[in-house]
Amino acid sequence: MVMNLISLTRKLVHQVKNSSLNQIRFTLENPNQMYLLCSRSMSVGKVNCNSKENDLELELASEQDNQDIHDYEELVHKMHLLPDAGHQVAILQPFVKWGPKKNLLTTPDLMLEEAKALIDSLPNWKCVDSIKIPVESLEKKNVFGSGQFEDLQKKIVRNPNISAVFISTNILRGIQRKELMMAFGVPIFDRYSVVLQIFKDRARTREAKLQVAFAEIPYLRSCLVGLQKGTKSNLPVDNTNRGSRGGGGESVYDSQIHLLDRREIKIKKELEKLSKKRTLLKCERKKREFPVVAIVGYTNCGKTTLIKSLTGDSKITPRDALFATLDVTVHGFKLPCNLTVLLVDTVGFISNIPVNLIAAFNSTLRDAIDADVLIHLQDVSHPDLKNQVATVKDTLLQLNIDSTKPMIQVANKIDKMTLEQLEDFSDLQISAKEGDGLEELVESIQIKLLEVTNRRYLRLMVLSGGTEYSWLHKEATIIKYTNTRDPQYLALDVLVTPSTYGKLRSNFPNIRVLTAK
Ligand SMILES: Nc1nc2c(ncn2[C@@H]2O[C@H](COP(=O)(O)OP(=O)(O)OP(=O)(O)O)[C@@H](O)[C@H]2O)c(=O)[nH]1
Ligand SMILES: [Mg+2]
Repeated sequence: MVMNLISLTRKLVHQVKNSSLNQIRFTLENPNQMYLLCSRSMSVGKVNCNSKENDLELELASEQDNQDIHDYEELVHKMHLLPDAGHQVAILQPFVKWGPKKNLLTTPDLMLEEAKALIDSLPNWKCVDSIKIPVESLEKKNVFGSGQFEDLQKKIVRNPNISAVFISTNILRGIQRKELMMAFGVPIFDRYSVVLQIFKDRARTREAKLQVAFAEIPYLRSCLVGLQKGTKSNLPVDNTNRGSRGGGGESVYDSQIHLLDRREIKIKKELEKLSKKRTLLKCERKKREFPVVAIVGYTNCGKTTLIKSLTGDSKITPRDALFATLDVTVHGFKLPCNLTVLLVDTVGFISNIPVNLIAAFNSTLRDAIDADVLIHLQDVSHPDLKNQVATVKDTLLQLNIDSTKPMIQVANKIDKMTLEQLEDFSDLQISAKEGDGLEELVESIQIKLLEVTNRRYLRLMVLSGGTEYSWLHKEATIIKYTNTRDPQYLALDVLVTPSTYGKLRSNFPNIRVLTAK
């Protein structure tokens, strides 16, 4: 079967390559075959499928696209100044000493610790020095006060082991980046660009990769513009006409900006296509009325571990790393009442990065936004808990998630806490890793879901093997069967959605209802 698919894929690709078109549509009979075919042919071309029409669309990139992809990769590498051997990073952790911009929920030490964890998350990157620096605001042209700045400059320039500086702040303005880069003589990263590198490293699916690229383009554009305003020879922007590809005297800077514009349009189109496919799948899911529970929370709080513990899926592999999960994934799970729900694992949130980087995962996060119930999972053993909880609430708000959406607050990692420490938490307490408290959590999910989806509980008397029996089997969630005194009849405990209840009443007006809630 697999071999057949591989040879079929090769044949299709060959056909496309040898045609003058760069796009061909095929109709396949078996949708499963189509999906397998898709995953196997990703490397040779772009394959889209329309699950409704069983259409397969195979598209090879045009020469212009291929050239753009190549130039874009080169530009990204140049802009981020990423050596293959990684970076030896000096972390500068600014913190506002006082005033309204001071973050009262965290401490400079905790901020620095997270900055180090971010750097450690990148393969081949390591922290070689770290300094906390009190500042009045983060708005200055070179971020720091003048005395501080000179000291830092000496320290960094004199240390040959430092190959990059990470200013652990939200996002630097182009002009700040330029100033710091020229003073320190090494590439400068902010939280946005570091998290972007982590996302690029972690993205596995085509959609995640496209979403990261889409978030990267405005960032690259602002860096190019910032660097353009005062270019020096060691910076990656060249304003001459040498090597210009655009023709007609277009400067390298202009052609780089045009390249970004073209990539942005292309990626946006591809994302829109994928988003349409996702909507189709969602409609299918809605039709079957599977309720959805999404788990959200700060990165590394244990979301994936919880899904693994609930579903027992051995293929899920949680990792002790920031942003281990980048692709929103969906997992089926049966509640004690036999109702199948879909559990959605989501990308973790983090403080102090522009929310648009998380929002880049908008179409995938939609699954979470549209969920019937949200679980806000919290690592209560983490010293920065308050800041993490506030960040998650703020991020949900910025992602326009309806504040009235039913949400269950869950305290995780209680195995790392003493009983006295746990007295402060009134929420549901669990250890996703050890399995403590999971029964209570499942119970709460069930109660909440039945409530928000307006499902009704019914006890019905039906003829064993009769038409009502088979109909209910297909349309309702059967909780249990009980034998009755009459061996021909069964008592069925079922859950029905409001629409199924309506159909039941009209299809079987004489059905015996023993209990209805
Ligand atoms: N001790 C303890 N460790 C846990 C618990 N739950 C998760 N962990 C650990 O925490 C780390 C992160 O777990 P994940 O499940 O990957 O966390 P996540 O929220 O999915 O992280 P991201 O996908 O990066 O946002 C892993 O090392 C887990 O083993 C728990 O209840 N107790
Ligand atoms: Mg995860």
